[in-house]
Parts: sequence; C-alpha cells; structure tokens
Amino acid sequence: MSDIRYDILANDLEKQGLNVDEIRNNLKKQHIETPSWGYGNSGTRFGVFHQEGAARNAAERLEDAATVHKYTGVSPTVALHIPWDQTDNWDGLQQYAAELGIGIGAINPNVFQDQIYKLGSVCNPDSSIRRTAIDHMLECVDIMNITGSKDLSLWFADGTNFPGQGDFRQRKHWMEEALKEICDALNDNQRMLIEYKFFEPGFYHTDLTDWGTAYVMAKKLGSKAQVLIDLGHHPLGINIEFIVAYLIDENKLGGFHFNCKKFADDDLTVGSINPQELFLIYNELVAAELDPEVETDIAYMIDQSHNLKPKVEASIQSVCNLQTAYAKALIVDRESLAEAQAAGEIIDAEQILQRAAETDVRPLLEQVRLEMNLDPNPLTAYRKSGYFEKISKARVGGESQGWA
Ligand code: PSV
Ligand code: MN
Repeated sequence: MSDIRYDILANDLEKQGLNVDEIRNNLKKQHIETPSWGYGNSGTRFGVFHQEGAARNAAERLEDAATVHKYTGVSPTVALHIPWDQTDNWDGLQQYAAELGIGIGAINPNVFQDQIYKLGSVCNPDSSIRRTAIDHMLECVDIMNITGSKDLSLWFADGTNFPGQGDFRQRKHWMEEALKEICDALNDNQRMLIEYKFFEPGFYHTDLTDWGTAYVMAKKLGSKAQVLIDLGHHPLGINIEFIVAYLIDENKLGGFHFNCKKFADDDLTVGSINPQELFLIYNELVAAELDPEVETDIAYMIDQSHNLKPKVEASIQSVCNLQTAYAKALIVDRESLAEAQAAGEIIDAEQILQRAAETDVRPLLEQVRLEMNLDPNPLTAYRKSGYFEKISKARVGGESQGWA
C-alpha cells in the first residue's frame, strides 16, 4: 500500500507526462560504490582522529560496506585501495565479499604515500622510482584479474611546488609512457579511469591538473582509458556539470568520485553544502542516460574518508543524498525544457529545472525502498539495528591496516 504523499506526487508527475514506473525502476537500478577507506581511520594532512568501531582491516571494511548496502539497497560494491587493503588471499577476500552480498569494485593503486614518492611517482626524476610506481599499478591489474574488477582508478600526487623544480614536457612524456604501459596490461573488459586534481600536494603545478589534461591522456590511450571526475578536485568557481556533459559527448567520462569541492578533497559529504550543484550534475547525467543516441558506462563512486562523522552513518547519508539528486534529475520535464531552450525562453527553462529541484522527492524514494523490501528511512533503520554498538565492542585494539 502506498503513502498518500507518494500518491499526490506520482499524480503530479504523471500530469507532467512523466512515467513514474520508469522513474522508480531507474532509482532501483542506481549503483553507488562506497570506498573502503571511508570505513577505516583516516584524516587530513594535519592529523588523524580515531573513531570507535572504525574498521581495522579489509574484511571489516567489507562488513561496513555490506551494512551500508543492506540499508540503502543501492551500494552493492566497494572500492579498494592498495596497499591499505592489501591481503595475501585475494580469493578469500573476494569470497568474503560475496558471502556478505557485495562485490569488489574499483581498484585504487596508491603511488603517493611511500617515502620514495616525495618527489612524485610516474613523473619522479628518478627512473627506479618511476619503475616502482608502474610495477605497483601492474600488480593492481593482477589483483583486478582475481577480484573481477573492471576499473583501475588512478590518481597521481605528481606535481611540483617550486618554479624550475621540474621540466613540464619531460614529465608529460613520463606520464604518457607510464599510462600506456598500464593500459596495455588491461584486458578488453577492463579500463583505467584517470583522475585529475587542480592542486595539492603540488601547489605550483600538478601533472594532471584538470579534465583537459586527463582527457588528452585518455584520448591518446584509446578506448580503455577514460576520465574520472572527483568533485573535490576543482577550483571553486568551475562549472562541473558542463565538464560532465562535455566528457560524455566525447565518450570519455568513465567515473565519478563524489564528495564536494568546498573541501578540495575527500571528506565533505556529497550534496551537503551545494545540493543544487549536485542536482545540476545529475541533470546532465540523466539527460545523457535518457538519450538513445548516447552510450555511457559510468562508475559512480563515493570518495570520502569521513574523519569527523561516524563512518557507516556518513556513508548511508551520502548514498541517500545521491539518491535524492538522481530522483530530482529524473523528474525534470525534459520535453518542456527542450521547448523552452529552443524558444530562447530562459526563465521558463530555469523554472522547469527549479520545479524538479524544489520537489520533495522523499515520498518517491520511500516508496522505492518499500518496493525493494527496505526500511524507507535507511539512517534511522541503521541506528536502530545495533550494528554500531556491535562493532564498537568487537573492534578494540589489534593491528590497524591502512592509512592510520
Ligand atoms: C586523492 O585526493 C583522491 O581523490 C584519490 O582518489 C585517492 O585515491 C583518494 O583521494 C583517497 O585518498
Ligand atoms: Mn578521488
């Protein structure tokens, strides 16, 4: 039986000519990958705040990811970071994930934390360090072959901090050579996602500084390489939704790392400060998804470490924010929008987007969750479940694998 609030909303959407059954189906098919590093202790460059119940190893991180999926129903995979999630038994870890009802998603090499990477990884002036970095990424491809992962998600801290420190063109060539070698090791069902970052830890320049530099690499490498947009890695004024549309049109948008550019990196909850921006990003994604001429294969992943909020709760909250943005984008009256755009009716076009953005989609999401046999309110259900109390008691002491 449906809620009266849902009936009123569905009725209103049908009147706009929208197909509500299809919208609910799309919402059920949404897939948001959570990061293993969002469940263990982590921090900023200034310090790490340890949390009660934080996952100490890869197996515990899988348990937390499975819990987030249990309450949201749309986060069936978890991304791993190597060596933070290193194990000598990949088959066993893969099997444990399956037992928990989730899968292992993107593999993220780590070529930024070891002491040897002080002056960079694949653009390091020392060829033996460049080799070590490439070998680590090739080892990650071997891991992908065991875990069945499709995406190798690459982020490089490479850059310089001082004028004259490096030769830009030389470094570009080193980057190209490294990416080519890794790309060649991928099979036809695998791809590399190239992340860019505007600044940090290189504050003078970064070797992959924006979507353009990542795009050039992906274009040269061919169909196995695409660009990954991490929302946190942009200058504040940038129009991310435009980048989304542009890369989709070039068939080069491969993935997302959701967080927020206000924080410049991984730790601010997606959609918490600027839900309108997130809606406009999803508006472009849905426009492409509904366009029969466009083919997309985008990995939607969260990249947040949650160093202040309780981790599982913050992950559930983030997934729910992404469901809200997607739902709002799905209810945009696209026919009327196209008409208003063609007629140059700016106010009407903007109002059409606003109508969707201002709609309270909670009854729609609650209905979808009920149909998926889930509690309509994932966060409340999780809080009542006793999971946090259980992990707080169980995860005391012992070795911690990972960042901190
Ligand atoms: C780097 O800032 C980044 O966005 C990359 O995706 C890393 O793999 C991730 O954060 C975790 O530190
Ligand atoms: Mn990222």
